[in-house]
Amino acid sequence: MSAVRTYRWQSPSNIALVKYWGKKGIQLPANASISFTLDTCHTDTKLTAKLSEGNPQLNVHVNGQLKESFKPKIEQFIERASVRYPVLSHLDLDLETSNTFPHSSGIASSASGMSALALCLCSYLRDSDLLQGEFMQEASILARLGSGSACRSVYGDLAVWGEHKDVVRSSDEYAVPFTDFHEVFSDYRDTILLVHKGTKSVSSTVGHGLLEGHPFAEKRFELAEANMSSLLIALNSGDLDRFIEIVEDEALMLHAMMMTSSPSFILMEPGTVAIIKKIREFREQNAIPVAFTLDAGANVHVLYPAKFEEQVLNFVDKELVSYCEGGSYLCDTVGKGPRELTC
Ligand code: 2P0
Repeated sequence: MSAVRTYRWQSPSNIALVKYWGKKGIQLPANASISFTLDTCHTDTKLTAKLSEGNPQLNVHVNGQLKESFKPKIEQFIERASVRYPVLSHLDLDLETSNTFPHSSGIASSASGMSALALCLCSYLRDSDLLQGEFMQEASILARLGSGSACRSVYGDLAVWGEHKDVVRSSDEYAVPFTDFHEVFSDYRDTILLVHKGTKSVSSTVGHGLLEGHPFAEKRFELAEANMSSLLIALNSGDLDRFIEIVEDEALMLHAMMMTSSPSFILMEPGTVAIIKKIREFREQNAIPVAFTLDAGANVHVLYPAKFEEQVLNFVDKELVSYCEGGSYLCDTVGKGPRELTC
């Protein structure tokens, strides 16, 4: 009988500032991206693994309920990861996972979910003396194979994924922490306005594919490269005006790429646009450095320094909450990254 081992990791979601949109090869990014690692929005995953004595079995429980629908993506992930670590395709795996944010909230759970699973697998590999490199770097490589954006979640604060001339040791295969940032960003706030809670009309994987043959793709990759360079400088110096300009440009460009793909997608809802306009008005009238960014969906992430929390949350409650489904929003902040938990 082979040993049964159990591991448990909590891993956060992240929000991209320069967006990953378009890929090549096996889960390699078309351009470098950078994200804030979140704190409150995270996944808690417990993995029990043992060498299989027959056909490897996979069981997935989400919030205590057996979830057959989650299995194909995890099976594909294990298949990809077993190219690097063949043992992974010979394991019986029992997965119990839960998210702090509602699954149907429209917040992507793939970044936190896949990074939590990758970290559990790395713990198993570490204890089996099979890990081929530094723990977090291997976790980032495996997380990437599950979901591209997940590779950024293994580091706290800010993480860069994708080779970029201005980031030493940056790589397409894994994320690296970006530590050279001004202190204002260490506890930056992200208030997530849930404009539309349902599932998205285009999956991210389909969305990435739409960049192939897209008439503006090359220009987009060029601009992302330049936006990375400019944003790194703004993050370093604490230049909030420049930070806002680049982050909002990236959010709108992401959606512009979707709106001009074939087929095209409009993921913004009327409430998304109304919120964006109100944020810009509020910023001009009050000289408060608040910015918006968007994921591949209708929800709006409101980003601002911690010291303006009270004013911004008052503004959200007074002016923006009416655009949120059921008046819902989540309050998050830049976080310190994943944590291994006792089982
Ligand atoms: C990002 N997004 O940089 C971008 C911005 C959404 C908008 O990465 O196919 O779930 O699993 O690699 O990582 C969402 O795509 O896609 C995403 P896959 P993923 O965060």
